[in-house]
Amino acid sequence: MTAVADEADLQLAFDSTIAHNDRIEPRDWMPEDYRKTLVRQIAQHAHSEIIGMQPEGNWIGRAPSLRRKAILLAKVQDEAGHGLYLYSACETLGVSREELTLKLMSGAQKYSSIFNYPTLSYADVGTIGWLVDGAAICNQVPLCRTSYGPYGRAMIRVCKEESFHQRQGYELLMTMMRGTDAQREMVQESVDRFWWPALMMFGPPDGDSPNTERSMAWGIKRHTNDELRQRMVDMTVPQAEKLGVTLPDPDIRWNEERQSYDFGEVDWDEFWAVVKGNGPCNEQRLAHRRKAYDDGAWVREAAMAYAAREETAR
Ligand code: BYC
Repeated sequence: MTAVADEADLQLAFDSTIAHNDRIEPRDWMPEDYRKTLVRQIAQHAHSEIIGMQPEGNWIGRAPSLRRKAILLAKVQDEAGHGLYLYSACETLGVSREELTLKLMSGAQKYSSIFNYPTLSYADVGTIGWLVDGAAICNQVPLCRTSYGPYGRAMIRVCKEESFHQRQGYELLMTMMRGTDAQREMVQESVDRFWWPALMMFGPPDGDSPNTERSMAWGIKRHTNDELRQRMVDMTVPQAEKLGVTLPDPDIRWNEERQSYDFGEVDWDEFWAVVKGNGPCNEQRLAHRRKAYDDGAWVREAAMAYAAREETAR
């Protein structure tokens, strides 16, 4: 009887915190489904950052100049850092990084669909910065106000770094657009490949998004998938015009009434195929991650042995 009453009080306190837009902190009581939803989303986000190092990492050894190489190295290292902040935020919910890593490698947890596409030219480094980090910013700036404290605080730093990533991508593409015809063609070809997958990053349309309603009621998500996708289109169309590239969608046009751009239909069959593991690079990405994990076993063993020795020396 008392336990039930206590639980009801705790639920009321939780609901009140959410209603006041205050933060839930790790030691606060929270409904089990809230905790599970956060673990799912934050883990998927962390895995995306770690797997997201691969497509760009592919070009570090072939960067066209020392300056471009230094920028790309810094960006890929930032992504490792984002993964670590996010795994740490997830650990405050009672799961270990090891557990999450094993779930990524077994396919039990997802990572963003976008990283299952290949990077075929150096222009892709610019396009990923412009469109993929651009989409990440649209999605993640509102997450700075998410209801779970450690996630929101991690997002503040991540977003600052994502802004730099987006600008370096845009600047790289702008430089190529001022170059030769061949360079301009490389940029256009790259944008043609990445535009639609970048729009898929926001997730399925609201009507097919089983998690949005509850995640919004809990203040985990602040906007729906379609709202953020629209924001991305509205932000990007003028940038594409300045850059001089054509977005591969004949249906893009300004809608005076909505004060927004209309755009065409995403190929949702392709999205679900990629999410289910059948994208062009799914197998390659996971195989690479598993190999890195195995190759790093000695580092983990040495760190554990060192920690144990320090403990006994105390
Ligand atoms: N890819 O009910 P929904 C980065 C899944 S990192 C794969 O709408 P939710 C960057 C979804 O998980 C980018 N799966 O879900 C890094 C769910 O399946 P489960 C990562 C997707 O969670 C390096 C099902 O579809 N950003 O930017 O309410 C270099 C139904 O979806 C995807 C984040 O993770 C997808 N695109 O909304 C450069 C941001 N979309 O889990 C850049 C944080 C959906 O029920 N995450 N699914 O089996 C979010 O904001 C939300 O989780 C999402 C999805 C908007 C992605």
